[in-house]
Amino acid sequence: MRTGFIAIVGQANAGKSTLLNSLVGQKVSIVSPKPQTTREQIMGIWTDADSQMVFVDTPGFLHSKNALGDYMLRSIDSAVQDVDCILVVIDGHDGIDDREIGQIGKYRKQGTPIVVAVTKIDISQPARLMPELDKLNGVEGINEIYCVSAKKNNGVEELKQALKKYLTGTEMYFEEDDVTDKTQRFAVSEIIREKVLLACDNEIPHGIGVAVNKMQQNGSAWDIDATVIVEKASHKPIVLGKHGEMIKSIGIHARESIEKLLEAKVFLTLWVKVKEDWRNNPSMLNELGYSNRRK
Ligand SMILES: Nc1nc2c(ncn2[C@@H]2O[C@H](COP(=O)(O)OP(=O)(O)OP(=O)(O)O)[C@@H](O)[C@H]2O)c(=O)[nH]1
Ligand SMILES: [Mg+2]
Repeated sequence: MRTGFIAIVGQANAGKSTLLNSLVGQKVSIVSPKPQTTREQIMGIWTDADSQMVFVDTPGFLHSKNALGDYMLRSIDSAVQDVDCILVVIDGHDGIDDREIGQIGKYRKQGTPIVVAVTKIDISQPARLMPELDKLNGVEGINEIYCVSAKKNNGVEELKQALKKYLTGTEMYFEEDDVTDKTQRFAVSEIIREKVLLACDNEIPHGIGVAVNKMQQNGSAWDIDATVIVEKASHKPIVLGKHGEMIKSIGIHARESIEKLLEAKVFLTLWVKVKEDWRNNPSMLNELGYSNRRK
């Protein structure tokens, strides 16, 4: 048995979480076109007859502007420690910039094998992609480069097989059928946040938090009560929408996804509350799980 940890890092919006989900064959990490969708480490576990690979999704590289940003940066820094391999995800459609090359240089110094996944090749122009790949080929310290489309599941299996050779452990870290280290409660709060990100314009997403107040099984159904937290009073009417239509639609989409997750009927009640500047409030961060304690 070969086992080990692989950290997935890269720019915000590069496609890290989509790739994680594709690698493990299940949606364990939320995805949206808004940068900084992922806020913490999320493990996706793949086990087969001869290996167990624990992929660690991370927030995209960012310049922190508040305590939540500091937490996100710490999540990236700690994810790349003591792993068998660092998988750097680059958006092939967007191109490669100096920040990515700089990060690879930093990781090279710590001596961990580095594999690059150039993703979104389904929407990348070959004529644009080739010079970018040439640029990467010249970067010192990269063990291998793979071109994939996580969305279309192209090249992902080859990448996964290639990553096996970097695993250094021999004991399983998780049960055979585990796919993530996170709880169902965490997944529920993330699904709701994903639906808010998908529904709202650019101004709102970074300041959204979700607290699951109650999650109770009631016969064969679940009763879930959650609060969407916004950081400014002016954001509340935007999330609520005209006559509450926006939050209603968010609720419908979230409920459908949660029902798939729990494989049961779900009654979901959503509230919207203002907590001014919560991203700088230690007790709010703790309450929403942005401390090192949440699973
Ligand atoms: N066409 C295409 N789109 C992709 C692919 N992978 C990701 N995307 C899209 O790119 C956007 C960002 O994807 P994410 O997986 O959330 O990116 P991320 O790197 O995890 O982003 P952060 O968590 O914000 O750092 C979403 O709209 C995805 O649907 C791909 O292979 N092809
Ligand atoms: Mg992500």
